[in-house]
Amino acid sequence: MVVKNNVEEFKARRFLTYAMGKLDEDTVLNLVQQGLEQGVDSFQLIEEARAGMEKVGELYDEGKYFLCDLIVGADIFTGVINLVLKSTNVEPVKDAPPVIIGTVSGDIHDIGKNIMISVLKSKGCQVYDLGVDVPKEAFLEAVKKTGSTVLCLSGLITTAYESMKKIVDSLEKEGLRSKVSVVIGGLVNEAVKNYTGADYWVTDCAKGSDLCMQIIHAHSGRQGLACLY
Ligand code: B12
Repeated sequence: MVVKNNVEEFKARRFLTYAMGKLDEDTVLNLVQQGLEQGVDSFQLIEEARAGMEKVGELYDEGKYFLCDLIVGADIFTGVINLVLKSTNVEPVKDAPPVIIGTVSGDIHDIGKNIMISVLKSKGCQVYDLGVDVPKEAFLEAVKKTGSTVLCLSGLITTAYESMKKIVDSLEKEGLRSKVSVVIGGLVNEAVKNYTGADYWVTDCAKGSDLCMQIIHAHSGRQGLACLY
């Protein structure tokens, strides 16, 4: 557990965010490893690293980082998740339906989607990743096949909104709409949610993964069915 008044530990955690923002892979992974060995809460460590990833995004927007830096950042973040998964020995619950996720048709952005997947896995969720530029038929097929209660749609370009809407409309036509909650993420907002007919919109994988867990629990009516949370 985190000791709130431990000044050294506080500094180390702030340094983790800083190191992530600087894309300093060795330091990030060392700090996470040390934190885990000292019993720091693993989700706190993920949150610190995620805050650093936000900084990477800001620096990109300011023109100080380039595309390759975003990709390096996503790789380092995946390394953080892998360390946490290894140390906490989180195993997916086999009999629970997975969270389905994919970047919708016409869109190939997947850095944020992959981070979302890493965070979901770090919480013990099984994830069914459909990849990028995914046609609506593949989402429908996955919902039917897995019986999943959470459908996550990622989209960062405006044309993705039409694809999201078509997926929700198709769920309705096929009589599946009430069985699955649709969560959209990426470059989305309340207006996009309303246009597409999705249930929720999220622009942050920490909040998004928490939301997915809540939905799974609400659908299952059993605490902890799908995730070790
Ligand atoms: C990297 C990037 C690319 C890379 C993508 C590489 C890859 N493998 O993903 C490349 C170079 C390929 C690319 C291509 C294009 N891009 Co681009 N790209 C970006 C950029 C710079 C960063 C996106 C990113 O990865 N951010 C970092 C991640 C971590 O953030 P994130 O995706 O938002 O994810 C977070 C949350 O949103 C959330 N999340 C994400 N998905 C989901 C899903 C769910 C369910 C949940 C809960 C949460 C969640 O979790 C993440 C972590 O918290 C953005 C600009 C920007 N600032 O966003 C433009 C941007 C998205 N691209 C843009 C454009 C226009 C294009 C192109 C059309 C360019 C072109 N003319 O060819 C093509 C599109 C091709 C296509 N068909 O998709 C525009 C979109 C504008 C618009 N409104 O339509 C943007 C906004 C740039 C701009 N300002 O103009 N792009």
